[in-house]
Amino acid sequence: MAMRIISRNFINRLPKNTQNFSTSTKLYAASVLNKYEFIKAEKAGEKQNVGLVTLNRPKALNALCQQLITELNDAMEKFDLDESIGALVLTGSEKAFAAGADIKEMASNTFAGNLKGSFLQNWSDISKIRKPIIAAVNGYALGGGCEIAMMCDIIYAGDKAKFGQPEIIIGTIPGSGGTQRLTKAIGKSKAMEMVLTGNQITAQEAEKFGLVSKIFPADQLINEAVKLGEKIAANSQLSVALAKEAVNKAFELSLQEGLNFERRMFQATFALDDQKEGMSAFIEKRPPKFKNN
Ligand code: DAK
Repeated sequence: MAMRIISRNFINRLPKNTQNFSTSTKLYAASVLNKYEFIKAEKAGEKQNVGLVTLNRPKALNALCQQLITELNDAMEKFDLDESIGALVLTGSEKAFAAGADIKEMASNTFAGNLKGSFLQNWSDISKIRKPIIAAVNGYALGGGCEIAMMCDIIYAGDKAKFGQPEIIIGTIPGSGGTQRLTKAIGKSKAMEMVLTGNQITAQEAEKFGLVSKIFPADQLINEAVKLGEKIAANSQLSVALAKEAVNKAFELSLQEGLNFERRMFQATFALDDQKEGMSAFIEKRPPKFKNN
């Protein structure tokens, strides 16, 4: 298992008999025991094939402190490696998905300290998860909260959700995709307005602008996101991972390079048992039984 930054607090919450273990062993032990302080991780859906991660730091409106990010990455990576899981849902509370990076934690940082790289270095790890992630956003998704939602693959929003990049109001600028992913999602003029003023947009505006794919009443949001996760999880995990990778290439490559990549991935699916099963099932008029091979 790769070594990751892990806070002393996180380690201290492990049972006494694990205190002498190495950091990576402790992280593994913590994740197995699900001893998270600022998130909850559980399996959801009828077949328990959706990984549901809930940000759970209510006193600070889910402000994303370093420990929360470390826990979040750990839970997401664990679900990514769990073969019983076909999709992930990331959510927060009804008041806040996340109100951004923890301003109190970073207020006294220095440029040199940031440059040395220890600060927020593992923020974008969530964008490396291979399984599809649905962000279920209720309440505030601000600053880093909006950026984390945009690192997910699909955003569903509760009807009272608010999205914003308010960093300009506190004398800084977005640092984890707010000037890039947001601009690609909603276009230059709207992104510029949000980033330069700190103005928030409503769920309804976010849907109209293409940031969000669907809106639901707040109390139905998680259920709907899990249902979507279940629908995705019914497909071959391998085809789903290739499809996610191919869509994401649209943001990185020229059209011709993207089309070439897509064609190669399409051709590669014919090496999978799941492609044979999917097409046989269609011809035999029965539902497919994918084995993720
Ligand atoms: N950080 C720390 N604490 C926060 C917080 C935050 N972002 N947001 C809220 N809280 C805390 C409040 O301080 C308050 O705590 P107490 O005073 O009770 O101890 C509690 O949560 C409740 O907040 P309010 O009393 O303010 O609640 P309201 O309902 O009145 O207002 C609000 C809700 C969300 C409008 C307001 O709390 C607010 O404006 N929050 C700050 C939003 C914000 O500016 N977010 C952007 C932060 S900067 C990077 C990666 C990421 C980032 C940068 C770099 N790299 C990888 C390099 C990200 C940067 C950011 O996100």
